[in-house]
Amino acid sequence: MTGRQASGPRCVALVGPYLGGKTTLLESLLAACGAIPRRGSIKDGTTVGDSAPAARARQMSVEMNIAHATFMDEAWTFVDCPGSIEFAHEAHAALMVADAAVVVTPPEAERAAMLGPVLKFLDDHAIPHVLFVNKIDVATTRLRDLLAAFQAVSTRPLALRQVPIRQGDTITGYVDLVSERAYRYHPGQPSDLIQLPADVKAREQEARGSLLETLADYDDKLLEQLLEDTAPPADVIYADLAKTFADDKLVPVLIGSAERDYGVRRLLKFLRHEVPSCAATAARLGLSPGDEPLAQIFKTRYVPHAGKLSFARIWRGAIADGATLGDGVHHARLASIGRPLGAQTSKLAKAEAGDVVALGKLEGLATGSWITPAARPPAELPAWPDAPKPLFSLAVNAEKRGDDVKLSGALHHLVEEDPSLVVEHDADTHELLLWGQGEVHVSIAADRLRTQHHVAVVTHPPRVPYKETIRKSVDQHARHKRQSGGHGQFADVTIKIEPLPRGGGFAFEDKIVGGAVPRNFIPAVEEGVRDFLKRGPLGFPVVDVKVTLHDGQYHDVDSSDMAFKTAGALGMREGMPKCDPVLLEPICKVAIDVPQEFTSNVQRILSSRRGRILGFDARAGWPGWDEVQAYLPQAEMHDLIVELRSVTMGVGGFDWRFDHLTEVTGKLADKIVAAANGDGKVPA
Ligand SMILES: Nc1nc2c(ncn2[C@@H]2O[C@H](COP(=O)(O)OP(=O)(O)O)[C@@H](O)[C@H]2O)c(=O)[nH]1
Ligand SMILES: [Mg+2]
Repeated sequence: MTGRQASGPRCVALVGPYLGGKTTLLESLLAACGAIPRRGSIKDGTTVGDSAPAARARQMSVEMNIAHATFMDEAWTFVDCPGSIEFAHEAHAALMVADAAVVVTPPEAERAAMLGPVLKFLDDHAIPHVLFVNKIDVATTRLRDLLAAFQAVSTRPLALRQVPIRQGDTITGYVDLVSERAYRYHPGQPSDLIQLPADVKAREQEARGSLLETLADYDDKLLEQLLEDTAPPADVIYADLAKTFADDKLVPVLIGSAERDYGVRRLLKFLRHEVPSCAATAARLGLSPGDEPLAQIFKTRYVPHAGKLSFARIWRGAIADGATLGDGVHHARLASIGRPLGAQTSKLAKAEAGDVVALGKLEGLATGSWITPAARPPAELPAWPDAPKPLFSLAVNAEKRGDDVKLSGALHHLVEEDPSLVVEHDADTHELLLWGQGEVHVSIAADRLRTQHHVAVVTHPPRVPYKETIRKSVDQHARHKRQSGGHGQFADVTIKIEPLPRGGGFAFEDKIVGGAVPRNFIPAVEEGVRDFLKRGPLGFPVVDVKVTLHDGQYHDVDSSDMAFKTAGALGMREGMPKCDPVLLEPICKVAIDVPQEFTSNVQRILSSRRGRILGFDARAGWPGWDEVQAYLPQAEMHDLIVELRSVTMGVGGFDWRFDHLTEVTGKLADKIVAAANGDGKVPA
């Protein structure tokens, strides 16, 4: 290609479903660039990416892997993102600072749905992306059928840029549809140029024709040339391809095998020619041009020795080691600049526009912050994506009581490193809950508490905040009287206990006339009643009850706040069991989102979990997806996401909120009450 200017450092994120081969592709890209002497493997645990113990143990990316490389004298940062939807927030963070993305997919039409969520994010943010159909060495589905399946989950048209050359069932090379050159693959080595095989020619022509036709939708002049049957010049085609890619109008499709280094140099050359510069991306984000330094933190990590590292993209200007950087609120002096290659970093004296670097010890500055040496960042900067609503939780306890402070510090770091984790003190159950996107996500976070922060913790499923109420009224008299040595205790009350409508909470009314209970003792009666309500006859907090104090007696010497408080509680203890107590369970309103093909599975899951389906609709903004609304008992929600993911290829999700309490009776209620009281017996 002619007239191309060398670009500054660019950044590309590798995204796509779990097991598509992203981490393997990173390894292959780094080897092709000479950033590593030889490639490692996932199985042997020797890749640049996934060096964390949790990732090695599971052979699965649980965090982004960031690596610098140089290809044909140009600087690149590749960010390999975890593919599991449970880590989607991490992938989104990388995409927010990338000039383009490579969507790595396995060659399986039946798993195309797994691409939906990431393609949606890319299109919503107009991030240029190329589809890399990986594992072409073991592909069994025809490329044409693959493309149709992938097209069904992409809102942008796909544009095939290569056709495979086959020998029998095996793909042995490809023809590039623009240059019309044919290449033969060699495992672990660059491909070599070969004569275009005669039997591929017809298919190549057809595929090239449809590529040009697609391009002509965006270039009238090209359309004219095609209609007049004049061959369009290669530079026009390249320019159109680069433009439609950069504008997220077309999604180019390349093929290859990360494991065997097939098509990886072709991918690098594609990136070299078509990925927009950092300045172009900054313009896409709405940043004004200039030299005023501006960077953005997209990942925070705590590492042994170095402490806090903030991974940042430099959008404008240059930042030197030792500079003071801030977000307008917090400021910190930069302790180091490092160029990342997986877990390693090499020291730099300064970083320039386009670079992705690890900034040392930026205390107080969080992921998503715009940072600058100026007093404050410019106004009107694009917003960072919100963390997704948490879907799964475990209750966490320090094994040793003395570790509580250490645990809360460690949790604080965890959330800083991964803002899609949430720590909550449950006001009802008094448990410390660690929330995340799924079982793997939360379990890995709990493992980190043990391995990285050295806090021994135990985890268990969270308790359901059951409540209880009553169904009948009673008038209860209670007298507290004690004579012990000098001064006795005396208080006498009559209270009416009655149910309130659902959601009524608690009400206390004072209907004392004629000073039967002196004014100053009445709050003590209420206090005694409230104390009792913390644990009703079934063993749960009591709600939706009204207590009216309407009569009583007192003694000039022996009555006291303490005595009236005790009498209030006593009245409740004796009266409540007569009021037909009943268990209440929390019901949530859920909206479950899945590709349409899985909607019937969702209905099945909901009915097996005592859910009540309210209806379903097409999911707004998600072509091909449904949203099923239902009421679901909170007790059935703990592992809902686990089952939902298992029947939706991992892509299903839901939104939820507490909606109301409802009565539970019969065997189920007996079981819950017995379990909560630990003795297998319903308390009297
Ligand atoms: N046959 C074949 N296997 C591959 C290829 N790329 C990756 N794999 C294997 O697929 C598995 C998942 O790869 P990985 O890179 O961890 O996928 P990721 O989850 O997308 O990062 C590993 O066992 C790889 O060795 C490929 O091109 N061909
Ligand atoms: Mg991976």
